[in-house]
Amino acid sequence: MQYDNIILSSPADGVGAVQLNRPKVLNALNTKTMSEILHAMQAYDADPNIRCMILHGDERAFAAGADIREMSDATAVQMMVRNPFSAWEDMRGIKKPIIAAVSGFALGGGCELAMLCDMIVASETAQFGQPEIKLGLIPGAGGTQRMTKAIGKARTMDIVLTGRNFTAQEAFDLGLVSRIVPAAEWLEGAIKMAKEIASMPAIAVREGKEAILKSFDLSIEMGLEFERKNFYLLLTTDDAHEGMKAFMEKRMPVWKGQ
Ligand code: DAK
Repeated sequence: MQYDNIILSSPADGVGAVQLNRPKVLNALNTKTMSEILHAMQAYDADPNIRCMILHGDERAFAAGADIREMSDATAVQMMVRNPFSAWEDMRGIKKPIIAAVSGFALGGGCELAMLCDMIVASETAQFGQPEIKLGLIPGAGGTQRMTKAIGKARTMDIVLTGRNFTAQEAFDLGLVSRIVPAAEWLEGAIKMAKEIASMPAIAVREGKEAILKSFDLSIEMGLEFERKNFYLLLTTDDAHEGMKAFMEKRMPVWKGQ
């Protein structure tokens, strides 16, 4: 696939990065950009050399939302039939962990895209928000659902119904952001985290991600059962044998990803 709106790189061993590259419109997310992100991530997901992904923008913006120009032309029925948003849903199928490295604006669909990732590493100067209310809309890709599950009803109501921006510190305090890093290290901070994850046994990382995400869909009883079964499954991997053996032999484990 020819990519026009994203740039791919591998900033560290086992780490695949996708950079949003529409700086003139603050990385606004049009349909083509979302398809390119999904296509690139599915390729990373299938690539055994990649064990963790990073999605990032530039210093000024992670993404200032869905592309308002593109959205403003379409009728509701056209949208429903064309389903230009299918890539958002399909991103949920990515099995490897994804870190959003956020500097600058993460607004509307940009904030939702960051929340769709598994972790957010934010520059101390990053700004988050769901300003759709100011356009006469509401969030359409998880702003009312994923955010409520992550930070609760009271704060989500405040954020969605006022459309105000909130800081990286507030996002961190609310539990939306995993790590805050100095502004100058916004990307390096995410790469550091990705390297840590990429150095872990790959099947356990994958199962850990899946089990955590299941907690959003399952009752506590079913979730605990899912976790337990996957724990037993991991006991059959070479890496689990190696990890426990290495602990007892007081040496560093050597992971095979099997
Ligand atoms: N779309 C298109 N262009 C955008 C944009 C956006 N979201 N955000 C910024 N731009 C463009 C501006 O139009 C401007 O272009 P020119 O005028 O130079 O041609 C350029 O980026 C630079 O922006 P500004 O001149 O405005 O820069 P400032 O520093 O003054 O302001 C700002 C930065 C981020 C505060 C401002 O640009 C802004 O308020 N942007 C809009 C933020 C916003 O309202 N975002 C929410 C959009 S609605 C769904 C999935 C997702 C969604 C819906 C459904 N489904 C799965 C169903 C998502 C909806 C949204 O995100």
